Amino acid sequence: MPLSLSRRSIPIRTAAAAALALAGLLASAAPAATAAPAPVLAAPDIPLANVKAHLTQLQSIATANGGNRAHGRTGYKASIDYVKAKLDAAGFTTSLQQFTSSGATGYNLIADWPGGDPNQVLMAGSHLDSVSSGPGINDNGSGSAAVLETALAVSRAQFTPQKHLRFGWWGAEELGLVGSKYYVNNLPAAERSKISGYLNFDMIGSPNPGYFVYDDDPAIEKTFKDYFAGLSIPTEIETEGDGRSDHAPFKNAGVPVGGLFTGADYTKTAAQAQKWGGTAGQAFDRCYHSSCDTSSNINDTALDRNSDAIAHAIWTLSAGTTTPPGDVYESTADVSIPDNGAAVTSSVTVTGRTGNAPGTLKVGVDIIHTWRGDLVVDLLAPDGTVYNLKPFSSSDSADNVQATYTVNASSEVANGTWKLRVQDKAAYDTGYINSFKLTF
Ligand code: DTR
Ligand code: CA
Ligand code: ZN
Ligand code: ZN
Repeated sequence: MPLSLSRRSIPIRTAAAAALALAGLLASAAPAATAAPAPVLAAPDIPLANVKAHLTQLQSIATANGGNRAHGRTGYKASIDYVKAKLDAAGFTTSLQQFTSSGATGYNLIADWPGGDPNQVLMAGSHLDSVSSGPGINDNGSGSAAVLETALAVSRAQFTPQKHLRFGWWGAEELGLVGSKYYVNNLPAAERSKISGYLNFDMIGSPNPGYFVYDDDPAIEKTFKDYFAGLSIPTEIETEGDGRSDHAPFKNAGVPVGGLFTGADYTKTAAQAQKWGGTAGQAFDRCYHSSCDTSSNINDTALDRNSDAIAHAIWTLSAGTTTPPGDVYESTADVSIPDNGAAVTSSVTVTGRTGNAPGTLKVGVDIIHTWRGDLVVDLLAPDGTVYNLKPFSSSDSADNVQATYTVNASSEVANGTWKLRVQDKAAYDTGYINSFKLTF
């Protein structure tokens, strides 16, 4: 990731500050190495406005088609056509899968993002149909729009994850998971076994929201729970969802599943209102399966948070591995770092590996240097891509940079010469690179 340090004129330290630094050095024991926060590349923010714009379109479609987007009705096919057009324009390989239910033709929309390991497929999906009594904006325009916008974010980023990404919009869920069952049942077993996980999003913008995480595959569950924990948002396990949405056919076929849910016709308790806000004693979605499930039946905060959580899960869970962990490449050559001068590098050459580097490339850094805040430390991939490991800090007076960073290098070819680049950007303190290590 290119680093552009905004160069403020960094004042030569005053004598008082130097004395303070010296006092600090004398007072402190040799500082223990404290790893800087790992700079794992994060998923992009999913713009709420974009998700809401899809919901506005789905509302318009329902309004123009008898007030709903139900299976077998014109509003459903119009919804499918809207989503497919967006994905085609964004470079996805799309396909419509037809089936018949209750005497009417139904459609699943499948969208593959070109690239990635075809033997490791990460899927995300949501049902696009509504009930016949209303436009189904929360149930399930919310999930459909969020998954669509995440797919479009993949395209905008030209994301190239280790795994192959596939997205699905299911028909006739409201008739009994008909579309997703049809998809899973018609997928050859060999193809089914390549799906490393299926993420389901059905009602993720409820007006009186709860934050529920499916309690199915532990790794998927942890990915979502850690995400919300990072935002200090408490979550609960979604227990009554088993069999209640489109993850069920995947789970029954042995595919690891997970997902998010903000609640339907169940009532929010006082304890839940205490932790999430909203109204106790009221349903999470009072318009569940009703004509009032319109564009106004959405909690924007919940929709935004869950949309971002979906992107986080896609970016995180699609970073597979190409090579058994533990392959280490190290340089222990000492490289002197000129005080307030030009950058220097330490290099390792990687050969004999297949494919790209992992999404969790470990970068071991050992730099002996007083006042480490002077230093900017970067990892340079073989093609020159820059991943900043440690920025300049005028206040970090501790010594030495001895840490292991985790970098999502899944878009980088593994083989080639990788460099640790270090530059001292302030006067007075000096040091050297002691060692540089990559662990795949
Ligand atoms: N079956 C969904 C709504 C629903 C009810 N409980 C859960 C639990 C987890 C996901 C979804 C749901 C529908 O009406 O579309
Ligand atoms: Ca967002
Ligand atoms: Zn429903
Ligand atoms: Zn639903």
